[in-house]
Amino acid sequence: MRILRAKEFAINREVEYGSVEQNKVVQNIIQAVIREKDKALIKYTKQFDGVQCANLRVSEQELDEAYGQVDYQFLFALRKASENIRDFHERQKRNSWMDLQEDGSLLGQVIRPLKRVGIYVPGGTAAYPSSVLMNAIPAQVAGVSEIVMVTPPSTNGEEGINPYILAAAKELGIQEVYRVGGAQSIAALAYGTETIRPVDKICGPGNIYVALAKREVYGVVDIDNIAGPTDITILADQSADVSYVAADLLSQAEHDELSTAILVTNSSELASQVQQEVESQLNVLPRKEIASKSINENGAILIVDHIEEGIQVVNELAPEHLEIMVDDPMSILGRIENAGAIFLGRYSAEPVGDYFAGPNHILPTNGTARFSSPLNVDDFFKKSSVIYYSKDAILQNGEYIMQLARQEGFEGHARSIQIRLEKEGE
Ligand code: HSO
Ligand code: ZN
Repeated sequence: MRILRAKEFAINREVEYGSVEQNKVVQNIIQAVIREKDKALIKYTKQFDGVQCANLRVSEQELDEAYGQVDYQFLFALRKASENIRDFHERQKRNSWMDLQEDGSLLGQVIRPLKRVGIYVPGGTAAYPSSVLMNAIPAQVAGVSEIVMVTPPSTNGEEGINPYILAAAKELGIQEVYRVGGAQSIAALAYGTETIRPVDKICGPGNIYVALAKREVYGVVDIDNIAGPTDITILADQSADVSYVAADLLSQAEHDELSTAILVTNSSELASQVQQEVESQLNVLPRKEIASKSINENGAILIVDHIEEGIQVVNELAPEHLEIMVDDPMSILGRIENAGAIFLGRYSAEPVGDYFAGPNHILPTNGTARFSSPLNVDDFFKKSSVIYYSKDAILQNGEYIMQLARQEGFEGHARSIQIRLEKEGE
């Protein structure tokens, strides 16, 4: 892991927009699903997953069997995590409101849940039961009544799906699950097929084809943020525990070769200790190959003159996950402007947030914490504005409205007001 001065570090924000080729492939798949519906889903599942699907829909029996198949310690932990995630997201709920004005008018906002939401769960090694919880629970808390899950069948030629994913779905009461993945599943959720009814919003991470398909159908349906590779920044001073810092950097580096793990510190002693410790922990990490690629190619230890400069660097990085391991972490919190999730102090290891504490682990990546937020209950609400104007209000303000309308050349707008002023003003 390289050590350099923060000033010498260039932030890399290359977003994956996919190649022209990949975009073409995705557009063709979407068009085929619009035309041929289920037939296209079955064709692509055979082509990409090597599975001849008899039933796109996962049966209730399969869900039950998966639940019975996974160990009870896992289910117990999953349930504990679900409770924490639900409690946290309950705090985010908002109520509709209506304000009475002095002239007797009422202005307000009606907040309603989306009706039907689709969650994409990747297949293979990127299938995380924890992400099923993080996507579905905020939707449930918002009151979304229909939650649908799509996930590709396993690639061994069988129809089966990772039982841990199905168990997580079952635990949350999700009954509508389809064994279809890739761009074709996104098209199905957006446009509908004979088997899959269209949804209002599609959430969840996937590979580049899934990401491009989500971009492509945005507007027909809503989508969540497009997730890039995960990243972590740790701001630490001499008081930090070297082995904790190294372990936490590696915890995100092991996700993906493209993950970024950065330590920002004012202590060159800590810097070289962490550099060594990362090497020795890497040697005994099962996902050593992925983690060492990530750590050595994207990771860095950045030296700053003082913690103030460190805070500035953190704000520029706008990390997805920020750990603060300095003497008094609370004193810094107020100056952090850009970060998806902030972990304070020596006990708040990043995986506490990935799995368990309650806040969402679907966070803004690739510096997008500058302008966006963790997945939250608001993402599953829509709002309608409510206007109830009183007679007094229209009489008092009608002139202003007509003024604005006529300036825009809209005489029809002006007359819809005028007709009232004439009738009511008598
Ligand atoms: N760190 C990932 C979430 C995750 N980690 C899922 C393990 N499983 C992005 O926040
Ligand atoms: Zn993680």
